[in-house]
Amino acid sequence: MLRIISAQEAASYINDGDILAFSGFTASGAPKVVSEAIAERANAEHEAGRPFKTGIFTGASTSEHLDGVLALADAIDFRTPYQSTPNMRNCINSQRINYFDMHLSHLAQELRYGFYKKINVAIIEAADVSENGEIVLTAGVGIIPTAAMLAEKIIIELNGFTPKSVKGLHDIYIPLDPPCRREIPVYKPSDRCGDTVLKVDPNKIIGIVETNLSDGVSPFTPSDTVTETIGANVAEFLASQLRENKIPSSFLPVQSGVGNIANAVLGSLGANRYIPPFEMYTEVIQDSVIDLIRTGNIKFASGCSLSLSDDMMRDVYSDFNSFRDKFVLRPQEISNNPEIARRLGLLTINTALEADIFGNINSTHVLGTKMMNGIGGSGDFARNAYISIFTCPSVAKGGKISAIVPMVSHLDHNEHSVKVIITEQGVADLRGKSPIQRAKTIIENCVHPDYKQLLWDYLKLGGTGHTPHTLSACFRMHQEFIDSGDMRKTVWTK
Ligand code: 0RQ
Repeated sequence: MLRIISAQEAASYINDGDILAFSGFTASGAPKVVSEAIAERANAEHEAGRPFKTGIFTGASTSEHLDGVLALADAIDFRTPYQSTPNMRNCINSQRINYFDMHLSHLAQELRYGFYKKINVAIIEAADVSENGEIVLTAGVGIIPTAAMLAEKIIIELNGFTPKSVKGLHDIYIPLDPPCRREIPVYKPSDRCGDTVLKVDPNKIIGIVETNLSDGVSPFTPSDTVTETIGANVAEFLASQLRENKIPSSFLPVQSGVGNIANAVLGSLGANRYIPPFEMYTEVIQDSVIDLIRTGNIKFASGCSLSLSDDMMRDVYSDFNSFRDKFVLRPQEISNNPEIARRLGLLTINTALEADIFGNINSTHVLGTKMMNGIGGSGDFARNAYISIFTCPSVAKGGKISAIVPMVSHLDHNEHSVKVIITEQGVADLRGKSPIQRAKTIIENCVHPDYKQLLWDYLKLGGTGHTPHTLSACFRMHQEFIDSGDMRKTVWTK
């Protein structure tokens, strides 16, 4: 008989040095009260002079209920694969947390391969659970099918916010591992290949903690002119590819990152009269996808989480039957799977922090040193896309930073995976171009007017070779920002 326990009792089973795995992907489907109780336990242990730190595996970022409180309580030694809360970011950048930034599709299989420490406890948010260990997950899947299989013990957070009627939303599938792996049988975004429930060994379940809490995802801030122009540029570029028969007339499935730019891009795709109704094969299904499902612009969305603002989530849950055949949630090793991305021919749209004139992308490190969030799923998709697009505003910090620099200060996506760069200034199509041709295209089309001459002048410094860098000057713009706070003051000297 499964036992109802308090969050505090659940936390009492967690010990210093334990490795924990949490369900969910973004704030969606991530546990909320057991993690807070673990943070309280960490504080109490620290006050008593005892050590208490854990290693933490999740699907992606979580929320203040998890990463936020655990980082504040100094309860984390090791963290992977992605994060985005300010407390966690500060701890990572002050080297108090060892953070391993990795491609999201890799984590579950690498846990099964035995590359990392053994998971002691998996903590799973559920909409429903049966005595025989069948779990209906909530709004995010992440790595939990694999983590639940590998963990010694399981704690369930049964969240009444998610109706039990979501059963059928999920498609839980774990591929065989090499040398036995076969093709993953997903040939179109709506194909299902697994189970609607997660099956775990009921003997591993320590207890069930009852809650009733939303994921707390905030609605997007309204888009500004810059994000709207980026969105329109992406939509117009894809429409031009359709006209030139470089994309099949039925269009191809779209992957889009998260955030305001992604939101604006989707809005523009929906509004573009040349782009037919399309499908998504992506990781995060956000509010704009629901809007476009309602208008008929999106026919189907496959993802790893429903990362919807609370009001939108309530709407979707209260009318779930009309959405039942419109989306599916999968483990991240399937939602982000390179084999499937290549097979389906995804049009991928992700955001860069900075790009360089030769087409390399930094998505993670501010000024090459400070971690922002992580590579997330962007690499899973970009490397295997039909066309991989990276977007960003051409400048940051009120114009004091150019997002386009001579050489990226950290490399996440290299020139071989980046096909198109789009800013509010325009579109640089890099396909088939040599490094110097790419540089000219990027400077001409994507760079902010304040920085165009500066970057043309960089190319005149006398760099030679296939990729004509001047190594003594390639980070001068970054150094100028560190020294004076404004990249526009850069003066080139060799
Ligand atoms: O900082 O808020 O302090 O002003 O970086 O920039 O423009 O608000 O962009 O929120 O869309 O995030 C790449 C981080 C963009 C995100 C990144 C400063 C800027 C601001 C944020 P402030 P914006 P966004 C799906 C796919 C990697 C993972 C990924 C990301 C802050 O999209 O994490 O793609 N991507 N996942 O001022 C210094 C520059 C800067 C800069 C911007 N060049 N130098 N600072 N900023 N450009 C998601 C998942 O995987 C789950």
